[in-house]
Amino acid sequence: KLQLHDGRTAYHFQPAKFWQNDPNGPLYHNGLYHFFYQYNPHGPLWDTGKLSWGHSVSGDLVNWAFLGTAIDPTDPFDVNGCWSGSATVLPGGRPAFLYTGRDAGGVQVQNVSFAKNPLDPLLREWEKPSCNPIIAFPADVINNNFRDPTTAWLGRDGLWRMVVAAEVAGAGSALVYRSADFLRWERNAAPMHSSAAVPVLECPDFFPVAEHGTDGLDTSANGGGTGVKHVLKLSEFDTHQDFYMVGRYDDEGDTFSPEEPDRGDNCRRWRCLDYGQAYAAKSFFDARRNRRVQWLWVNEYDSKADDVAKGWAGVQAFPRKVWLDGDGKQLLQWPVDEIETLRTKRVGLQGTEVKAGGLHEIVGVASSQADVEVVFEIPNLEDEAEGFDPDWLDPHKLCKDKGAASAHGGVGPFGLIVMASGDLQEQTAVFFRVFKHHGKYKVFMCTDLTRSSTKADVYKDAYGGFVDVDIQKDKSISLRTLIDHSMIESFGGGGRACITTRVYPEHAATSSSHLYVFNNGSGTVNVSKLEAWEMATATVNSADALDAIT
Ligand code: DQQ
Repeated sequence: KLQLHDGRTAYHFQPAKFWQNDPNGPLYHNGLYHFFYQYNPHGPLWDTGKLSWGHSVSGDLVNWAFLGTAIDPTDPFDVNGCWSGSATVLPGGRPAFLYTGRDAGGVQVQNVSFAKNPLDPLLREWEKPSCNPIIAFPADVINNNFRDPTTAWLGRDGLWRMVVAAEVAGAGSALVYRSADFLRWERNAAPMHSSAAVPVLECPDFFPVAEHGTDGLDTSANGGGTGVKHVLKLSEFDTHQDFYMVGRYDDEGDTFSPEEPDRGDNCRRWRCLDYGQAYAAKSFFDARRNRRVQWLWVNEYDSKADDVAKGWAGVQAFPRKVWLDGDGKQLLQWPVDEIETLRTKRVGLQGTEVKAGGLHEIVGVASSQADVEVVFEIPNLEDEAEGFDPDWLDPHKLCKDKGAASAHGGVGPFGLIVMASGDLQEQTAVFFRVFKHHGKYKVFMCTDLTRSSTKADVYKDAYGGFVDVDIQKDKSISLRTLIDHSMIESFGGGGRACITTRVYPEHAATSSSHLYVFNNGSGTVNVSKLEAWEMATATVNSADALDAIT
């Protein structure tokens, strides 16, 4: 049962067949969670002109039923593809989509679509008013880069706002549009943000966060300037990564003032939402549990031929609760707690020393389908941390050059080895290294895929970033890793750094995978606590799922 031969996941969201990419209009409505996503109903590859919005529903964000497509490329204003967008629940409870259509000439325009019957709990039917497109392609936007409207929010003046990503004079920009009726939209002269060094931005997300506590806020919440900050998240096309900035939003001029102006206007220097292969994040306010929940798409990194053979492509990261850290600058991300309903068999460690060069196998759970939480204590941080070379400031390079195998002394690499074959020929390492820099410590986290598979035509990189924690004070660092066949999703420092990646180990087709704690540093680390749960298989978009979830 636990052998999903072609890398299909057991508890992550994926369609039964065909291609999916960006999360589009997540929403909670009348007791059900709805998830919409870029979906090609004709095959397992991305197809510019054929994209629809796939639609699935769930009672718990874990088990999902597929309801077919919500909108398809059928009208002059979207006949070449229904591209990404968002959902907004209008006052009175009627959900609406704002989305990008590629019109008859392939030009990107913005459209609206309304739920036909808001009382239908399944929201099966969507209608597109004839006034579409609601926003034509602007004269000053270039290269057909004008797309991916956000969830709309209300300003104190009663007008709706949305952000659309656009390339204006070579600068990736977040344009603001306002509307009184959701149908006629007018552009604000000044963009909310513009990254001169970054031409193409996609999938913006803009939402309020509470300054204190972990509760989420409705997208229109503003707080009148107190108790609330805002987050601007942008997906950067070239690096295929999501970056965000916390800041102050003023709905008078629709301006956004970054909390960390020293990071500059180039959004690539903002905080990275996920250092791995996740992209196009989109969040929604979950009124049922008073939290903000975020989805992220994770692409395939095997070959197109493999995807055609499998008949499916694309996985979503497990839905994450997001909230503002006490430092007021970074987000914390954590799998929604409903995931714990899937935990079955549990094994644990407590107070286990892992000496230099140590490799400790965790046995007793089927580790290709697991949830692992571990806390590492570093007894001799001061003595053992190696000096930091400013050349290593590029985390990608640092991760590649100083992968899991290189042990040149110091604190780490230590962490987990997951999806390993019995002979360790195939293995994926998720690990930390700690460096000393001007009397302070830098914690680096990495997922090294370079040995993850012996298969040809698989892209195997190493991904990493810095974890913004005070390790001198804590003397420990936590790691949570969700392992799900081809999906490895890791949360460092309580969700301050996330790395989500795909793996394609060949051994998984014929034998079980192994899980280890390892330490390739020069000193001992202590596993003060480790818990690993085997995970049950969720019902995700299978044929009879609607009965199972309702
Ligand atoms: N994917 C969509 C676009 C978006 C891109 C098309 C991001 O709307 O910009 O499938 O992955």
